[in-house]
Parts: sequence; structure tokens; C-alpha cells
Amino acid sequence: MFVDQAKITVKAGDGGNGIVSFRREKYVPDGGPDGGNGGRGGHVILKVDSGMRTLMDFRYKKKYQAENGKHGAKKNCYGKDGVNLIVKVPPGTLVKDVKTGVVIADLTEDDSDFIVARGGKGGRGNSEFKTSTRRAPTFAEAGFKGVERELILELKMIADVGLVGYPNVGKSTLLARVTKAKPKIANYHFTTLKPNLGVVEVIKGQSFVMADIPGLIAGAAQGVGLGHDFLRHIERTRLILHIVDVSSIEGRDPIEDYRVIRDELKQYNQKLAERPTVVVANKADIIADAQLFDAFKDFIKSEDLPLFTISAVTGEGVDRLMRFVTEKLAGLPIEPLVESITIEDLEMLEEKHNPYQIDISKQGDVYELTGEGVARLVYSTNFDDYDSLRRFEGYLRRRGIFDRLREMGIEEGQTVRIFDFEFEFYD
Ligand SMILES: Nc1nc2c(ncn2[C@@H]2O[C@H](COP(=O)(O)OP(=O)(O)OP(=O)(O)O)[C@@H](O)[C@H]2O)c(=O)[nH]1
Ligand SMILES: [Mg+2]
Repeated sequence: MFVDQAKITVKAGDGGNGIVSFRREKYVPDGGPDGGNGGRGGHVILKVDSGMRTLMDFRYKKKYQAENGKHGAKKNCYGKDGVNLIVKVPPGTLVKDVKTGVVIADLTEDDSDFIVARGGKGGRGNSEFKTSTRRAPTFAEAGFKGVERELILELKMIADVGLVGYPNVGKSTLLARVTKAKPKIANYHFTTLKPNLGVVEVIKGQSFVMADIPGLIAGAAQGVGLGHDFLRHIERTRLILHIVDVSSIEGRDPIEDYRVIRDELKQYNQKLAERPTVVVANKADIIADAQLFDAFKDFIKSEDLPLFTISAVTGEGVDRLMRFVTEKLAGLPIEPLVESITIEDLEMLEEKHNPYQIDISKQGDVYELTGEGVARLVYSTNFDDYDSLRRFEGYLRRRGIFDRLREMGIEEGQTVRIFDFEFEFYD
């Protein structure tokens, strides 16, 4: 089965908590704080495996979670970092973040990898909070949550040359003739149901990859027929071979066929229509209407495009065409498909959308704080410790929670609840 799109969820590991602990040694009274830091959560990393050809694996497994960092321990022991999770993807995988709609990576090169979700930092243990005036801090910091993201993976195969054309014009026949690929070939429309790739090497050391996609028909760009789903695979190609059946054996006019396909490419993506194109007149061995063929040749000349006349079945003209393509490719740059962004940029974007969220609701006279941001804060606070409470208050103030409470109409002395903890509001 050929699967070229998938939606998955990746969850990086949470950072381990820092812990509160005090040295307890024989003969040492009043040992200082020795609570260690938590470890970092594992990242989720996508890595290109050139042996993979589809996104099929992602059809069955949708959730990918890296290991959490371990909590800190006594004697200033750091918690272990969580193990990174490496997820293999085929070359040509485009990675989109669902929430922001941003393309974060375009993974093409073998073995290249990309962190798609960074593990949460570990929290600091109480020994890190020791100062000259605060010799025995009784609080530590909670680990940060690992990022969770929904991603769309989209496979855009990496081929240098794309074969496009009406169904049954001989695209697969040509691919089979010049490469080791064995696409299905038959005399009916839509024989090819999924893209096929093959390597062409007519000039030694100058091989290139050619892709054969299902035939296109009018309306393809809007989803008619099969072609639309596969057009994305030729988006990466540097050169398009537009195959036209010039035999008129099916009673169609090659000029008309050419125009229809051209239009579809343009509608799908203007860039495709601007891509360097070579027109290939196929089935020259069985031309039924020489007049139509002559008209076609004149027409292509007027379009100012290179035209090659071949027979994919007899092999006539094929070698000449492949040599021309090889040389043409040498002068065509490989351009990245999309501008991707760094994970840091994405995190900043998300941070703006939703930093560790704190929600406030009002129940009767009580104001209640909930959300991710609060959970971390509660762990990181020792409500019996004055210093810790001051940090807690400072954090809420910096995050604008006091302002928000006031906007909601809170009065001095009213109750604010966070989980089981309640305090009276005084500004
Ligand atoms: N006589 C002749 N027949 C050809 C030539 N090229 C292809 N054919 C025949 O045309 C029919 C269709 O060939 P395919 O290669 O399957 O065509 P396709 O463009 O891949 O078709 P779809 O996959 O359906 O889009 C087959 O019967 C081929 O044998 C040619 O140059 N000359
Ligand atoms: Mg085919």
C-alpha cells in the first residue's frame, strides 16, 4: 500500500523534578541541602531512512512518545535524561505543525534528522536555591513538560524528473525501458495507481531519478481521477517530461491533450507550470493521423519548448532524449521545496499562542487558578516556606495573574484557590 500522508502526535519526555533533600551524615549535624536536579526529557527526533518509501508505518502507529527525565535524588545526584525517541521517515518527508500551520522541516537527505519536539528541562533541586541568607531551602523546582505536537507528515518523493501526461500515453513504458523499475503497463487508463521511481544512467556517473505518476485528466487539480493526489510528488522535480500520445490511436487530438494537462499543472501549482519542461511525442511507431502530428509539432514549436519524438516500445529516440535530459539536469539547481523554520522559532511562535497556561475561573467568591502553568508552580512551591511563597507570588505577579484577578473584580481579602491550597488576596 502506498501511503503518502499521515497525521501523528509526538510527545517529548517531561523533565524530571528537582527534589528537596538534606544531607544526613554521621557526625555532621544540620547537613545542608543536597536535593539534585531532574533530568531532561527525551526529544522526539525524525530521521531519514533511505530504505523507506512510504509513510505506511504511520497509518497504524500514531502516537510517539519519548521517555521522561528521571527525578533528582539525594546527595546532589542528577536525574538521568530521558532517552530520545528516533522515528524513521522516508526521504522527501515534509513535516508540518498542525496548530501553527508552519512547515518545520523538509527531510530529504539520508540520515539527516530533526528534533520535532524538545524534551522538557529538568527542575532544579533545592541545593541550587541555597544562598548566603537562605541556607536551607525547602523547595525545589518541578520539571518542565515535554512538548506535545500534532504533525502532518507529507511525502513528496525526491525525483529529478517527473513524467506527466494523460492516462495510457506510455509513461510507465518509458520508465520501464530506461530504468530497472517494473511498473505495471497495460492498454487501459489508470494502470498506474501509485508513483514509481527509477534510476536512469545513460551517461556514466550522471544518474538521475525519474518518477512516473498516475495519469492526469481534466479536473485533476480539483481531485478528478487519481493524478491530483500524486501531483505533490512532482513538485520536487527539476524537470518535467510531458508525455503526449501522438499516434491519435484513441481518436484524441494531441494538442488538446497537451493543453489540458498543462492547465491542470498550472492550477495545482503555478510553479509546476513554470518548471523546465520537455515535451515527448510518444507512440511514433503507430501514428494514425500524420496531419494531427504535424500540427502538434508546429504548436509545440510555437510554445518554444524542446520536443522529442520517440517510441517507448521500440526504443526509437529514447536514448537521445535521456542524454538530453541528463545534460539539461546538470544545469538545473536543486532548490529546497519550502522555507522551513527552526524548532526554536516554532517554540517562540507557540509560546506566544500559549505559554504554560494559567486559567482563572470564579466560583462564588472564590477565584480558582487552573492549567498547566499552575501544576508546575504548585510542585515548585513549599507553602510552609516564606522564601518559597515569595517566589510563588513573584511568579504570579510577573505572569500578570494579579492584574487579571483585579480585572475580574477581586477584592482584598477574597480567596484564591490553587488545587488544595487557598490564600487571601492582598495586593
Ligand atoms: N505502439 C506503442 N505502444 C505504446 C508505446 N508506449 C506505450 N505503449 C502502449 O500503450 C499502453 C499504455 O502504456 P503505459 O505505459 O501503461 O501508459 P501510462 O501512461 O503509464 O498509463 P497510465 O498508467 O494508465 O496513466 C500499453 O499498452 C503500452 O504497450 C509506444 O511507443 N508505441
Ligand atoms: Mg502507467
